[in-house]
Amino acid sequence: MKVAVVGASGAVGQEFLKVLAERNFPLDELVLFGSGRSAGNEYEFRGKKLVVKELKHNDDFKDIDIALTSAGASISKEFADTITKYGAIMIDNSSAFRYDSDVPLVVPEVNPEDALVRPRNIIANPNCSTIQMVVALKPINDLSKIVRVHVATYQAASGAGAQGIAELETQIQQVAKGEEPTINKFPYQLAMNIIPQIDVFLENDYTKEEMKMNWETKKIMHTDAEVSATCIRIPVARAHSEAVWVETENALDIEVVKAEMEKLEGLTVLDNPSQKVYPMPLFVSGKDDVYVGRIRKDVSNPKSLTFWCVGDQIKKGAALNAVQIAEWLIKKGEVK
Ligand code: 11C
Repeated sequence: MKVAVVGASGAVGQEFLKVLAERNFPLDELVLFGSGRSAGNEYEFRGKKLVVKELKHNDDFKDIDIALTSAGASISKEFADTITKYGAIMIDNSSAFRYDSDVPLVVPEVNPEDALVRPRNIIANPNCSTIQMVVALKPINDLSKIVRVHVATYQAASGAGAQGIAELETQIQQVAKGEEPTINKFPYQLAMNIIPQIDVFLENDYTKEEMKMNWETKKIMHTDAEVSATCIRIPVARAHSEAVWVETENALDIEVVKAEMEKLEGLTVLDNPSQKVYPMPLFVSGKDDVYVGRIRKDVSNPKSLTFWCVGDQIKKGAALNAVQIAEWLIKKGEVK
């Protein structure tokens, strides 16, 4: 089994290496690709030094079985044919193909079977904020069809990549010293602030990040339920949090919902208000699961419930989800 990581020097690329090692992924050879700028960078994997190759339109992907790509949408679009030409399955972390009808959009806990139908041999990895929400919504939708979802997100700096985390750290130090903070990746200072804008504004006055949560939830969950999101950037390093309100066709018993959530592998219920037990980004950073707590009836609507969920943005929100898709394909015999 030969696996490629494209965008190896980025935050998600580096996480691919960690996740593949942690999970003892059954690969014989790992090949790293990157831009001209990162070509030549060296990283260790399973005790061996690997050198990043420059991504080019050549035959480098001839023997690759699975390519995990995270180099941005324009690179994914430009190189998809080169990557898949000889049969490699491209699991793409960018937004390049998510809404194409011939590209499945997959979260293994929710719709793994969709990965089996991939006419272009491309599988799209959803946006991080969508991934963690749909994992938590799955057991609810299994109990009673979800009619609509409202969500407010509290998203970490890591969503803007390694440079986003670095900018937040620098700003925290600058603010502490009374210096003017440097602003590059975010529209405003993030340290000591929150920013109610992630990505660009669209014609309906939602941001693209907010509409991704709507479009992607429908595709992954095969539902027509509308999702209305407000996405906020907060000064946290790498785990996204979300407050979610869910209206279902039938009123649900909260204890039954909790029990169903506990059964889903990949979802951990941390919910004991009297003991101040609930998930927080500080403790979920670096963890695999999506964590859920504050599960309760919505006092404004008998057919609605509300909860809080937290997930590591770089892990389950990106690298881990893609690796889990690859593992599922191997389990199903889709990769020779
Ligand atoms: C953020 N969710 O937190 C974004 C990052 O479509 O994969 C991931 C963007 C994407 O800024």
